[in-house]
This record gives sequence, structure tokens and C-alpha cells, in this order.
Amino acid sequence: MTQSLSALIWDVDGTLADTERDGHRVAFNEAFAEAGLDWHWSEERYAGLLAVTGGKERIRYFLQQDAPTFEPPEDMDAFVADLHARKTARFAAMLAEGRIPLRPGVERLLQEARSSGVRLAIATTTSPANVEGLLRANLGEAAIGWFQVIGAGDVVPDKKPAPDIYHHVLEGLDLSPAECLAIEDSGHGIAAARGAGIGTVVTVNGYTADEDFTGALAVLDHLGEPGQPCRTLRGEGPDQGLVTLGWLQALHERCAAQS
Ligand code: XBP
Ligand code: MG
Repeated sequence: MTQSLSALIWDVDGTLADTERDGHRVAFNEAFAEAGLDWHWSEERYAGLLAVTGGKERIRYFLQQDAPTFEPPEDMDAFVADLHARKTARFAAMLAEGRIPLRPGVERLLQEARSSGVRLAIATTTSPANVEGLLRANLGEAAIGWFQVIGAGDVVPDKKPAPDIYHHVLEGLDLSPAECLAIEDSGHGIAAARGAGIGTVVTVNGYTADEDFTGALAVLDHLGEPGQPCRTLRGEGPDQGLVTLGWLQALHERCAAQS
């Protein structure tokens, strides 16, 4: 007997919203300027830095790659933590100004899930404050409560592509991987979800379109809206270019039947 779809587990950066190029990257650069550092992450350089998940980890990776002789004014942990806190404050301001909208189809699908009793959760590398800020700015304060579990940031030791954050969320939901589907945008993301045994639908973005999505149930350019159909890049896509809850439930059933 195949299990029905009980929960949708959402990634945040690149999935709920296109946050990297015009959000996090800009906030990092503003934080560097605020700290009196002459560093600047261009769109191209940031593409390379996305090889590492986690903002603090990404600063360290940049230092290793681009400024190996850089001597921080204080111990490196404190320096990185301070810089990242400045960046998070800048990002929060951008969110509050409404500069980071949700991607096509996200709000529609969240509402469909809510009205059908399919549970919602989040599995992300970014900090909890960024998740709440994004939801609050785009859907209102109450939307934070729509998600039964918000697994974010440093709550787990190893970040994506490690499956830890998905294990954490499954535990919080008290569900098995087979009862869930994940929605992700990146190679690291699908590796994490698949590592936890969760079927995954991918919506790519400008930074992730060419990444490795081995094992994806479907790879799309977004979730689609009436009048703005999504394109199927790999696997089987939804009719009329609209990812609906019904389509996800059918996809989940087919995938459960095959496994
Ligand atoms: C993607 C990430 C995050 C963000 C920056 O997260 O790697 O680190 O780039 O956010 P997701 P922080 O799992 O949602 O795709 O600076 O808060 O880490
Ligand atoms: Mg992502």
C-alpha cells in the first residue's frame, strides 16, 4: 500500500525566493563596506562562492581562495560572526522593504497545501531570522505559523549537501521520508534531500540551472502561475505548466509505487 503525501518540505534560498544574487550577495557587499573592507563580490564571483553553503562558511571560503594572507583584527571566529551578523541585518532590512518577492507559484502552492491539510515545513541553510523575515514580508506574520517545522541555519552541525537538516525536519514532523516531498533549487539541496531519502522536485534559478540534479523527480524553471506556465527542463512536467498539489500527489504516488 503506497503512503499518501503528508508534507511538503521547502528549501528557502533560490526556492521560496530568488535571494542570492540580488539579496544575500548585495547584503554581504554592504556589510563589507560597513566594516571598512574593500571586498566586493560580483555576480560572477558569487556564483563560485555558492559552492559552499552557509554565509559564515562562505566568508571563510572566500578568504581561503581570494585573500589567504588576510589578517583579521581579532580572532577569526569573532570576526566572521560579526561580519555575518552585519550581513544578516542588511538582508533583514531588504526583506522588510519588500525587495525580495516570492517566486512564481510559491504562495499558490502553499495555500493549496494548507487547504488540503498537507503539512508544511522548511529545511534551509540560512538563518531562522531570514526565514521569518521573508515569510513576514511576503505573506504576513501568521505565515510563520503555517510551517510545522522550520529547520534553519546552525541547528545542525553539517549543512547541505549533508542530509542533516532534512533528518532534523523529518524528526520534527515525526514522518518518514516516503510521506514527504522536498522542493529544492540547487545541487547541494537535492543531494541533502535525497541523502535523507526524500523525493525531490527542483525549480532552478539563474545560479543553479547547470547543476547536477541526479535523482530529481522533475526539474522545472519555476512552479508556474496561471498565464505564466513553467518549463520542464528534465523529467516529467505538470500539465499546463502549473505545479499543483494534485500533480505533486500523483507524482509522489507514482514514485512510491516504483520504489
Ligand atoms: C542557501 C545558503 C545560505 C544563503 C545565505 O540556503 O547556502 O547560506 O546563501 O544565508 P538554502 P546565510 O539551503 O535555503 O538554499 O548567510 O544566512 O547562511
Ligand atoms: Mg536553495
